[in-house]
Amino acid sequence: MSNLILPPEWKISENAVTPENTFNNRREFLKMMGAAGLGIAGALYGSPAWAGTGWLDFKNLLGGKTPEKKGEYAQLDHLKRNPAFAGDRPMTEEDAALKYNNFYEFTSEKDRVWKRVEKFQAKPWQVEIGGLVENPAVYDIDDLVRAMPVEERIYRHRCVETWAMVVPWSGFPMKALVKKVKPADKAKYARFVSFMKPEIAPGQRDPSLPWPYTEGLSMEEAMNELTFLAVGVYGHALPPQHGAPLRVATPWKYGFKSAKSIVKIEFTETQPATFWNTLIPHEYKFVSNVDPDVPHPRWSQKKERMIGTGDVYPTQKYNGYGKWVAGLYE
Ligand SMILES: Nc1nc2c(c(=O)[nH]1)N[C@H]1C(S)=C(S)[C@@H](COP(=O)(O)O)O[C@H]1N2
Ligand SMILES: [Mo]
Repeated sequence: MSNLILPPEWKISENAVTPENTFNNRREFLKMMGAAGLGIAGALYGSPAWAGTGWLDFKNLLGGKTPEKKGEYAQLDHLKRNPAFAGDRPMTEEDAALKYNNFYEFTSEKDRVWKRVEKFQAKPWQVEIGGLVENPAVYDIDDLVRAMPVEERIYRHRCVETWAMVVPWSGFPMKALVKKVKPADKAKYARFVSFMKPEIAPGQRDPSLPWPYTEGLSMEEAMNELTFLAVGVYGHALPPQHGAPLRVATPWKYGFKSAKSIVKIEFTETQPATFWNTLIPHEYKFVSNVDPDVPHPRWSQKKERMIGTGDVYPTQKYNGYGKWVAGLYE
């Protein structure tokens, strides 16, 4: 950790840091954590100090080779950048964003996800839209993209673990899709379901986790201008590690709310169960808006660190997107 200057709160002793091999060592870990009541999810969602280890590795990777797959993704032509969403911070380098991911289906090691997604196929891909809607449909991803107003938006992204990035997503506002499928009046929530393929996603072979990954939003949140369904990043189609071929981007919420590699969007009357909320409800709430004044039970949320550069910024309420969303919560 010598060449990286860590703020004091990140200088947590090695003993306090969740060992990186817990994923393979779950039984041991459970025994260890039993008394603390953190369980498996406590291991999966490491502390910021643990994430910090990944940053260090990551810095080394930055000087290294780009992933072989880079450049093989379809370029998105005629992409218009929406000037209302400029990111307001230096953009994260593409390599940094590509090589530091949360995608527990593949591994809990953030700097290795990009190497573990080899067998993932984003094509062919269908997305089912169902539940309480007038026009349920199964879309081929290409047809869906063609039917939607695709544009580019630079969004900040804030993980609950305190790392952050600024990336140019390409996609469409979720409300454009919602209008097409016409939810019934009694639909109050949207539920997102990620892919399920244990053959290629080793994390899913752990039966103690509530696979597939699911997330949810209230209908008002789903219809908000900011709620974006991304199909691309940095001007090309999404690579697997970012949630190809379709993922959610809700930049005022912690990153775990943005489900990746979605196969289904379902409209429901009652609040849907979600992956992290099911695992540790007192740490990962359904709403989970970014808020520096509400600490995570195991760490402060006052600051965040950009992947790639390591720059530290104070965390803003709603991740700085209050102009669009504060009204939802008054
Ligand atoms: N299916 C699925 N979606 C997921 C996750 C996951 O593990 N599985 N991790 C979430 C978390 S915690 C974050 S911070 C973001 C990370 O997105 P990125 O890797 O593209 O930066 O994806 C979210 N969506
Ligand atoms: Mo996250």
